[in-house]
Amino acid sequence: MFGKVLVANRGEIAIRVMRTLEELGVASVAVYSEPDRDAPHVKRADDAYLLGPGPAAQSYLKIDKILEVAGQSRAEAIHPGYGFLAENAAFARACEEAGIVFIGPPADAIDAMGSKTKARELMRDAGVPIVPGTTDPVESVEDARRIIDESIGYPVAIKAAGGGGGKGFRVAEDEDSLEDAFEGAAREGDKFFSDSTVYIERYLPDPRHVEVQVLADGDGNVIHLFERDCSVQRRHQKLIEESPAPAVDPDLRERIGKIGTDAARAVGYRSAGTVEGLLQDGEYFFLEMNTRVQVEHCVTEMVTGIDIVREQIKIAAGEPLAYAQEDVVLRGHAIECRINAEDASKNFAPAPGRVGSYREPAGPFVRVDSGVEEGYEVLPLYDPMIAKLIVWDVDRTASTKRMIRALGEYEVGGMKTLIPFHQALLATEQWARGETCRDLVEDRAWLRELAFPVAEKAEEPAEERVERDYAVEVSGRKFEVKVIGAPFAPNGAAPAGAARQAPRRERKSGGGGGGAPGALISPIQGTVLKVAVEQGAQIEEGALVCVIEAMKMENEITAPSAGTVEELGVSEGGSVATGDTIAVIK
Ligand code: MV4
Repeated sequence: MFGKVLVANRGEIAIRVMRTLEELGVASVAVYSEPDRDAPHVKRADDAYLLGPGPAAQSYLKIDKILEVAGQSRAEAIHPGYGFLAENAAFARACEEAGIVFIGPPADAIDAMGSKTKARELMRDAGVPIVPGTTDPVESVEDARRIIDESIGYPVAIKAAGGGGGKGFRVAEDEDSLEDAFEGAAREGDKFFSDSTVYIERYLPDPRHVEVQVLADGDGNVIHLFERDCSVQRRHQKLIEESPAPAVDPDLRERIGKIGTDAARAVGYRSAGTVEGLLQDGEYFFLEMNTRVQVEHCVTEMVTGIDIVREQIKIAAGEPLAYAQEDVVLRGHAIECRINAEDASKNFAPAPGRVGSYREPAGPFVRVDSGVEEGYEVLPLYDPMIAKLIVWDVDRTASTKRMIRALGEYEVGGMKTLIPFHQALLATEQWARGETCRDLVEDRAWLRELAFPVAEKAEEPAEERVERDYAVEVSGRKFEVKVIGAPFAPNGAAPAGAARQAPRRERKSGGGGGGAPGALISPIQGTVLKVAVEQGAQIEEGALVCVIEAMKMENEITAPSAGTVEELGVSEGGSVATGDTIAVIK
């Protein structure tokens, strides 16, 4: 086993990995960006090193700097978590060249699954069912039209070859919408993955998203840990995940488990991975493989009792799998709710801000994987998912009740999160019947009912302390220093607690108002993909104003109230900063 592992990530997943490292007797090294100096993942690690400024491109994505820190800290391996560098084959190769173990699959497996056309071809050849459609790239709209007429038929899904997780995904209902869909998918593929290649699949009208967790070791042992259902999504972001899948019976479970292990074998997989697929009318089709540990791996841990991250680390250290397929037993039912700093009533608008009072739920079979704590400021710079709540119980009905109970105990003061959304959704008939809930997640009127009370005031933790912890950086390496004594109060001005919480940034989030009357303020920084209104237009409350792309996510900004667009501060293709006025609506 390794002596020390660097965790090249932040937030809840970095902490999740460090917990298992500690249990394995392995020291952990955190890395952090400047605004993450005091982040919980930094405090959780045995050692911490600064990477650079806030933007991920200058910190969490900086391969050279991360490898330099790995060398400096004498880490033998790097765990990439999910996102950032987790599915970057060049990073996996760079680790190998630097003599550091990448805790993940071989770079070739990342490459093979990274190209969705290549993956489809490999899967088809391995006898894995894929969604009917093309495996070769489709060069032009004319080619697309011909191929669809000859073999696929409408409706079709046009997808970017470099894509995944719904990025660069468009639907063409008929020939008239084909050109728009084709060009949209190609443009998005080019923008996000520098690859405008697209392929075509038959569009399945109402599938379920069902994925299989696999584990593969270096000795050729490949097992699956059953399936997860992640059908409750919004704009391709998963919101709720569960295991087992409500629409899967034991026969189908065995079939899709085998599809998962066949897929992993076909690319020489090693490590933990997930085979994603679509389930419709009892038919299962391979969609893509995620070559990393996923956000929702926890529900599988709850129903199998297997620590997936522990297995992943052991495999990377060269140990064989501790489980044979027969050893893996599915027991009970687990649900995970993603706790995002988002306002569902405003169509899931980002809602960054400072966490006031913070209390996590507890009790039997309740698990919280969180990346935040009281006083922590959720920055618009990173993923809005601040925590995950996972529960287990004997069956889906009991598990749902337990989740609603735990959500009720969860207190995140001064912030807007998805907690009320989850409480409302899990109480619906649709959820109880095991439906995909697509109608609800897209129902603006239903979402608006989840509005947060208005005069909500951020609570401040205001504890007096005379014992103070400081972090100092010596040549970029972080040390913790405890200073015990009188509070530092220059000119008798600042009380003890204030310095710790300051500087309290002015709340500029669109959620809490702010700015001139009627001003719609941008809660995030990003690129304006689309402007849906014109100056002078009369718009309804909740109407789409613009779409801002940030952190590879498209965020719909909607009108907080009905009125006339008196000013418009954004244009398509332009950029906006947090706090900028998008529009003035009176
Ligand atoms: C599809 C599809 C229908 N037909 N592909 C791809 C990424 C993932 N986030 C959802 N994806 C879909 N791919 C074809 N050929 C429908 C979806 C889809 C979906 C699937 C299951 C459950 C919820 C979904 C929500 C949006 C899109």
